[in-house]
Amino acid sequence: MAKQSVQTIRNIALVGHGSSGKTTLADKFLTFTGTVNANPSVDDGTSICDFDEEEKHHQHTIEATLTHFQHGGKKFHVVDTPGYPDLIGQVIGSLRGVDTAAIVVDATGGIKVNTRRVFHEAAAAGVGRVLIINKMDAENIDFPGLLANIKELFGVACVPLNVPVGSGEDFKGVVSTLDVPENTDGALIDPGDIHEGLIESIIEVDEAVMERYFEGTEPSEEELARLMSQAIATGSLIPILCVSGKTEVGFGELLDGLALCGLSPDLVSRKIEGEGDAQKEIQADASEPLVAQVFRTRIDPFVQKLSFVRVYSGTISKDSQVPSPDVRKGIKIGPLLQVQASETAPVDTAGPGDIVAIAKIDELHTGTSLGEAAMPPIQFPMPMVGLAVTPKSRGDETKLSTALHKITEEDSTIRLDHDPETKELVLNGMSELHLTLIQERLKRRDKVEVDTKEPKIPYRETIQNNAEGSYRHKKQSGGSGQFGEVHIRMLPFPHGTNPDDFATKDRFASMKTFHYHKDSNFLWVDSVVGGSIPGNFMPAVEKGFLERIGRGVIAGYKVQDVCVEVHYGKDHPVDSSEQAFKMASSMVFREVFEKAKPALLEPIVTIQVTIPGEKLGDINSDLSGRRGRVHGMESAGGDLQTVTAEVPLAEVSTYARALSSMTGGQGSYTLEFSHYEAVPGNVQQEIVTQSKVTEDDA
Ligand SMILES: Nc1nc2c(ncn2[C@@H]2O[C@H](COP(=O)(O)OP(=O)(O)O)[C@@H](O)[C@H]2O)c(=O)[nH]1
Ligand SMILES: [Mg+2]
Repeated sequence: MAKQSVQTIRNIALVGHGSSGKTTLADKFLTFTGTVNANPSVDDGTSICDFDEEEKHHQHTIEATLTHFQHGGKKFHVVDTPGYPDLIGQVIGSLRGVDTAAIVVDATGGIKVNTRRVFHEAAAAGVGRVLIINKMDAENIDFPGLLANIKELFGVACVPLNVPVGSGEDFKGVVSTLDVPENTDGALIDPGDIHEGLIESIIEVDEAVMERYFEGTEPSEEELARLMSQAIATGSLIPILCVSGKTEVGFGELLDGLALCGLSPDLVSRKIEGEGDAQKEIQADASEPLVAQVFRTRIDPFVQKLSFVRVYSGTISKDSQVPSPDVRKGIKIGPLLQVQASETAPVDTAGPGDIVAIAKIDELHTGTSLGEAAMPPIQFPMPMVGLAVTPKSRGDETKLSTALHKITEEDSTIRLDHDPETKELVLNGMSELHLTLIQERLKRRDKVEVDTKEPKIPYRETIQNNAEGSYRHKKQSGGSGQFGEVHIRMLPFPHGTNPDDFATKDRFASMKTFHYHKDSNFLWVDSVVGGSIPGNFMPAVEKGFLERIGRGVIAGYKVQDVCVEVHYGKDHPVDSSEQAFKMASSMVFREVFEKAKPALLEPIVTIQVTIPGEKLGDINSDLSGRRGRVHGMESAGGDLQTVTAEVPLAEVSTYARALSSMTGGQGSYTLEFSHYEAVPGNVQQEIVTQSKVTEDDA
């Protein structure tokens, strides 16, 4: 990679709603600049950036694609991201790799749900923001209306840097509002009207320049460029550029605009975790220690695993040993690769601001830091929609688990759970669509077909009363027998209770020790006196409890929020064994649990539904029908409203279909885990009966 000063690097992520034209723009960046000689189109499957089979099939981006090119003395890295809200994880990861988000808006469709989502994700990532109004060649564009809507939703920091001349078939070009030309005939808005406001919002960041300006001295071009970057970095300016990716009208100006407004890597403030709570600002400097992070992982059929790394400071070289706070032994790197969509080319080094790929390193995952210091983790949303999968053909188990492992590497919003009771693999994703796309990938790329089942909702079992009892496990079979007897008391141990505060001598007079298991919020207390259970069998007693906790008692779900005190038992000098005590403790747990007023807990999620205002009534009453509690409503701009509610996961596991039919496809929603709550009595009865039926089937 030719040594380039940090100031000439532009790392940009194209983000926005689906079909706003992001991939078309990314493709044309490569052809317009002469980097790739082709005539790409997403519509006929010849896109450079949507190169993947599923992407061609859906004509939609599914995975973030990395490209690079030169323009106007600047080196660009552009990441094209998917527009499906379900694939927001790809956007969040990509934003960690870049310094500017270019939010693409379809001139005919305006601001959509995912436009707003990515706008806020970009702000949260702390990168600069630029809006691209694309498809200016399309019919029925109300440009002043769109601009007003943008300002209403995204604030007055959004100011056009150029305005279109004509629209639809008559879209002939753009005129600058920064450097307004003599002739502005046909401009949809007079650029002169915008110029002054633009200058003011740029120089706002420098009082001295502002003072001179109001005294009549225009800032120099150089000054403007410098201050503009500052204003974009602080978010006080969000420039708007107009273009048609299809006809390429305004395309040169778009590239010039991005060269001017895209932030260079040294302008984005980033911090590494320091000593204690201290955080240290990173300097984008080649002579500083290495700070880099994997922001995306791609599994390629040929080179296998590719880890996309963003270098923030220092330099990384091929075939070198680099430390990592996440990998104790450090990492031995092989070749470094520069990525151009589906292709790669070797490079020797990568400096501050660069993006490179490292091939075939198992220890690298999305989020792994390279260098001595740790970058903050990348915060991905927690997937809540589950699907149980089994291979269609027997014998494909290993193939499936390898394939799923790859998929969780590539997509940080996919989580794999193993249900020990049903032996099912449960795939958790952001939505039903997300899970459908994953199944297609399994089939096409990994050649594994799966049968799917709606997974069981992850209910939990707990108790509401105290109870006590004992169990004697005794078997005489031929030679040696089995003997173990365990006496326990069981108490509710509410979520959030501090085990140290709970396990006191006041409560458990003859307590010797206690153990706390965080996963299941299970506390067990050893109060056995006089060796009525010999100490060497206590680990087996604990194992018996844990085994039962994993397997459940009343309906086959994991147990949580329980305390057990073991206070007495009996052994036999010959027949007692670990196995016998494990059996006795598992059985006594089950029997006492059943006496302690068992209850089922269900996961409650926070749902945010965004819909056109006129559907508000329907959505609210539907959510109430799903046992939801509406917490609030707020305007999402335009005529959109966002409803926030808490609702049992079981009631919204197929919400996508319902919402789509209630709103004619105009709604969207997100789910996030909130907490566990007791299910109502009638629902509990139904679930318990259902679990008995399936047990009998098996
Ligand atoms: N009229 C018009 N159509 C466009 C333009 N850019 C993209 N499209 C079309 O919009 C659709 C979606 O484009 P694509 O680049 O895949 O959008 P993405 O989902 O944002 O990546 C395709 O049918 C494109 O041909 C444009 O500037 N004008
Ligand atoms: Mg796309």
